[in-house]
Amino acid sequence: MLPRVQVFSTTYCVYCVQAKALLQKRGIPFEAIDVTRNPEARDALVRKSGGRRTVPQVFIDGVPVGGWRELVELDRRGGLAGLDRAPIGASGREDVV
Ligand SMILES: N[C@@H](CCC(=O)N[C@@H](CS)C(=O)NCC(=O)O)C(=O)O
Repeated sequence: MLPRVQVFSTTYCVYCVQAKALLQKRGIPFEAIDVTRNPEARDALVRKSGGRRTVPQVFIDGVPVGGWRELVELDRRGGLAGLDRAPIGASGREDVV
């Protein structure tokens, strides 16, 4: 089964754009969750990420990866390999790109 990749982001965040672009470049489907002007969602994100307060925050099967910098480091270590093995949209979610 394909891992569930989630990217929590805001509309004004360049690092968020870069994180999504890297996942797209690697062909990895992901769910984009916009927390702009949503303080409750932002608070939930801080808890979920273990206290991290910046966006983006990336999760793979619920495990926090970190932000843009950590995603790049994971990619450099080959950690994104194999996350692209199902057709885009296979999860059936409309917000998966
Ligand atoms: N080192 C972080 C930097 C992320 C960062 O600085 N994000 C900015 C937005 S681009 C942020 O969250 N600023 C605080 C805020 O928007 O509340 C990463 O690699 O993801």
